[in-house]
Amino acid sequence: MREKAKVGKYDAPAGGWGSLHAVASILTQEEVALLGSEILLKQNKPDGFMCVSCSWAKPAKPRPFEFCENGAKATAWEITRKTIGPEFFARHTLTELRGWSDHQLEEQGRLTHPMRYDAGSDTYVPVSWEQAFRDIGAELKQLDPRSVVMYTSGRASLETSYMYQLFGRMYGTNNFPDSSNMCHESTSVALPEVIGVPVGTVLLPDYEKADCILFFGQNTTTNSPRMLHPLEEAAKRGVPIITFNPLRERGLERFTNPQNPIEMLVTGGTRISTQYHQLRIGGDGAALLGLCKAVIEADDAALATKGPRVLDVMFIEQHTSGFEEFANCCRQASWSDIERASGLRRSEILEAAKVYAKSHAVIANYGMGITQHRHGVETVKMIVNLLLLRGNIGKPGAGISPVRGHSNVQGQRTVGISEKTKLVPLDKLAELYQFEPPRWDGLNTVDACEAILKGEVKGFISLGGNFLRAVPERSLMEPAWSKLRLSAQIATKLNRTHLVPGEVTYLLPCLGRIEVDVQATGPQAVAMEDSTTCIHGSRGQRKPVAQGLLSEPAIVAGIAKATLPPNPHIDWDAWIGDYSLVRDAIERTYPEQFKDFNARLFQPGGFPRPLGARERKWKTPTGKATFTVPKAALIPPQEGGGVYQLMTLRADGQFNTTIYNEDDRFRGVTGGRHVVFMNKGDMAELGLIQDDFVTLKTEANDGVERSLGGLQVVAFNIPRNSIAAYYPECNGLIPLWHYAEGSKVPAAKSVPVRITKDAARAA
Ligand SMILES: Nc1nc2c(c(=O)[nH]1)N[C@H]1C(S)=C(S)[C@@H](COP(=O)(O)OP(=O)(O)OC[C@H]3O[C@@H](n4cnc5c(=O)[nH]c(N)nc54)[C@H](O)[C@@H]3O)O[C@H]1N2
Ligand SMILES: Nc1nc2c(c(=O)[nH]1)N[C@H]1C(S)=C(S)[C@@H](COP(=O)(O)OP(=O)(O)OC[C@H]3O[C@@H](n4cnc5c(=O)[nH]c(N)nc54)[C@H](O)[C@@H]3O)O[C@H]1N2
Ligand SMILES: [Mo]
Repeated sequence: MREKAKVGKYDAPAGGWGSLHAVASILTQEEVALLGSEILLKQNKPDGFMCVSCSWAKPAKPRPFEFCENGAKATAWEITRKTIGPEFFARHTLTELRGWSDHQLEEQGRLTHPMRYDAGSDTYVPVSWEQAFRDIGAELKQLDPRSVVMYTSGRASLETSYMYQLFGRMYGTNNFPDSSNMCHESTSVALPEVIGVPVGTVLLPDYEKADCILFFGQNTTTNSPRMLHPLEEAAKRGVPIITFNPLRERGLERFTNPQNPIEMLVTGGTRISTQYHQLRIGGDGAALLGLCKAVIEADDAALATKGPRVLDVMFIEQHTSGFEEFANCCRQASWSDIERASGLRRSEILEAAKVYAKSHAVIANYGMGITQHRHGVETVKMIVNLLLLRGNIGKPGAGISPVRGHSNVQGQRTVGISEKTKLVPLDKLAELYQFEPPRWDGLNTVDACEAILKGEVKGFISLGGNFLRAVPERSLMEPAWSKLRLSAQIATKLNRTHLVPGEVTYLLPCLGRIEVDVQATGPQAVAMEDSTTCIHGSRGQRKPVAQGLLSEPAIVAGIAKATLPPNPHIDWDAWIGDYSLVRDAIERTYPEQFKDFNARLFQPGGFPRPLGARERKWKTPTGKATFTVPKAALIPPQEGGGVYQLMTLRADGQFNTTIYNEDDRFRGVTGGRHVVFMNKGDMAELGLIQDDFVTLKTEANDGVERSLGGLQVVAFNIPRNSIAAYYPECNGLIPLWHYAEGSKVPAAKSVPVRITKDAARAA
C-alpha cells in the first residue's frame, strides 16, 4: 500500500483568503513570520528588491503589497532562518542524501560554507574560498575550454551575468547554455525571424489600453500571479479575455484580489476569461490557423459585398511580407482538419475569431504550453500571424507577450549569456578588453546534455539552477554526469545536481538577492530585466543569513582571477568593490540599450530598452514583419492505439525544481505530487478508477527504457488523450532528442506515453 495524495475540489477563485493563508503558513514554515512581513513590504518597490520568483513587470506606482502568494513563498524560502553548514554535511553521505526528495533537500535551509566533495568519506568537507578558487582555477587551466560548460539559471543579476560571460569568453568558451534553452528559446528563435526582436513588445501600460487579451498555454494563477491584477482591471472594464488551454486554470477563470477588502467579503471574485477553449495538447497551431482562416474569410466576404474590411490592409501593405501565400494556405485548410488537430469545434474557433476581428488593440500572451512542443517555434510564428492580420504589433494596447520565467532570464540574454555568437557583440568585447573571443557557436542545453552523454564535457560550472533535475533523460544523464572531471556549483540551497559528484566537485554558497550585499564602497544594488524589457534596480534588505557568504559577482571574479592571466583592461577587484562600474561596462558594451544605466537604475517601473518592433521598425531579413506559412499546424499528435500525450507542468507549491510543499491547491490536490490527471473517458477505457496507481512508459522505440510508476490517477477536466503530471518528477520520461525544431527546447508538454495499471492500490 502506498501513501496517497488527497484529491478534492477547489471551487474558490484564485487569490482571496486562501492566498493570505498560504503566505502566513510559508513564513511560519521558514521561521521568519515577523521579519518576512517587513521584508515583503519592500518587494517589487522602486526602493526595494525585485522578487526572486517570476519576471512579470513591476508597476511604476506599486500597490501597498506588490507581491503575490508565490512571490511571498519565494521570499520566505530565501530569507529562511534555517541553514546547513559543515556539521550537516559531516553527518550525511551523498549516497544517503540522494535518497531524499527535492523538498527535503532544499528545506534544510541555506548553504553557508564553501565545500569540496571528499570521495573517501562520500561527504562534502569545508574548504576556504581561497583554496576553492585556486583549485577550480588550476582545474580549468588544465582543461580544453571547449570541453567546459558554463550554465546559468535565470536568476543571477545583469552585473553577475555580464561578468560570467566575459570570464567564459576570456577563458575561451562560448558554451553558455541557460535555463531559457528549456523555456522561451522557441520565442527567441521565432520572433527575430518574423518581427526582428527576440522579446515581447508590450509594456505594462498596454494592458490598460487593450480591448481584447488572448492567452495561450500560460498558467497565470501560480506562475505570474501579479499579472492577475492588470487582467482583473481589464476584466472589470469589460475587455474580453480569451484563453486557450487544455486545463481550466483557476486564476484565468476567477480571481479575488487579496488586497481589496470589499472583494474579500464577496466570495465569487472577478470573472477573468470570457471564453475558455480547452483544446487538446499541441492543438494551438491548428486553432490559430482556424482563427486566421476565419478572419481572412470574413475579409474576403467583406470585399465581395463591399463591406468594411476586416484586415488592417494598410498595415499589411506597408509593414508585412508573405501575406498572400499565408492567406491562401488559410483559405485552403479544411475545417475538419483544423477541428481534428486542435480538438476544438469550428463554432468555438469562430466565436473567438469574431471577438478578435472586432477588437482594435489585442495582446497575445503565451507560455510553456506553446514553447515546449516539437513545433513550438512555428506556433509562436502563428501567434504573430494572427496579430499581424489586424496590425496588432507596434501600436498602443497591442502586441505579443511571451511571459518569461525566471526573474532575470531575459536580461541574461541581453548581456551576453548566449551560446550563439551572432547574438553577442564579440568585436566590441574584443575591443574593450583586448582579447580574442572564441568565434564558434557553443553548446545549448540539449547540446550540452548530448556532449555530457558522449563524455566530451570535462568541466561544468553552474551559476545557480538544478541542471540535472531540470533536463530530460534523467536515467542516462546522472551516470554520465559523474564522469565529469570538474563540477563547480554556485548555489543558495542544496539540490540533486550537487549530489552527483564529478572527480573534483565544489559547492559554492552565495548571497541571495534579498540580502544586503556590502562591498568595499558600501552596500551594492543589482539590476534585472523583466518580461517586458524594463530594467529595474534591486537592493538587498536582509542581513546575510551567515557570515562568510560571498556575492555572485565576487565568486565569478574569484574563479576568473584564479583562471585567467592578468589583463590590464579589466580590474575584477574594482568591479567587486563597486557594481556601478560593471553597469558602466555594460553600457559601454551596449550603448543604445543601456544608455545612462546607472542614472536610470531606480526609475519607477523600470526603464524600457529600445525595441524596433515597438516602433514598427522591423530588423528582419526582408525589412518587414513576416507572415509564415505553417508546415506542421495540421499534423495531429501521435496518439491512438494506447498512446497518450503527456504534459509535464508546475504545481502551486513549487518554483521549478524547488518544491515548497506537496500541494497544488488550485487543482484540488494536496499532500502528494505523484499523480497523473486523466479524463474520465480515458480512465474508463483503460479500466482505471480514481486513486489507482499507474506506470507511464514513453513510446519512443529507440532502445531506451523510460518509465515512471506509482502515479496516482486523478480524474480531471482535461481533453481525451491528453494527460498531465508534474515536472520535475516526470523528466526521466522525456527523450533528449524530443525537442522543438529550431530551438531545441525539450518538448516537455507533449511526451507520447503508454499507461499501465500497477498492482498496488492507494492506502
Ligand atoms: N510559482 C511559480 N512561478 C513560476 C515558476 C514556478 O515553477 N512556480 N516557474 C517560472 C518559470 S521558469 C517559467 S518558464 C514560468 C512557466 O509558466 P507557464 O508558462 O505557465 O508554465 P507551466 O506551469 O509549465 O504551464 C504551462 C501551461 O500551459 C498549459 N498547456 C500545456 N500544454 C498546452 C498546449 O499544448 N496548449 C496550450 N494552449 N496550453 C498548454 C498547461 O495547462 C499550463 O496551464 O513560470 C515562472 N514562474
Ligand atoms: N519536464 C519539464 N522540465 C522542465 C520544464 C517543464 O515545464 N517540464 N521547465 C523548464 C524551465 S521553463 C526551466 S526555466 C528550467 C529550470 O531549470 P533551473 O533554472 O536549472 O532550475 P531551478 O529549479 O530554477 O533552480 C533551483 C536552484 O537554484 C539555486 N538558486 C536559487 N536562488 C539562487 C541564487 O540567487 N543564486 C544562485 N547561484 N543559485 C540560486 C538553488 O540552489 C536551487 O536549488 O527547467 C526546465 N525543465
Ligand atoms: Mo522557465
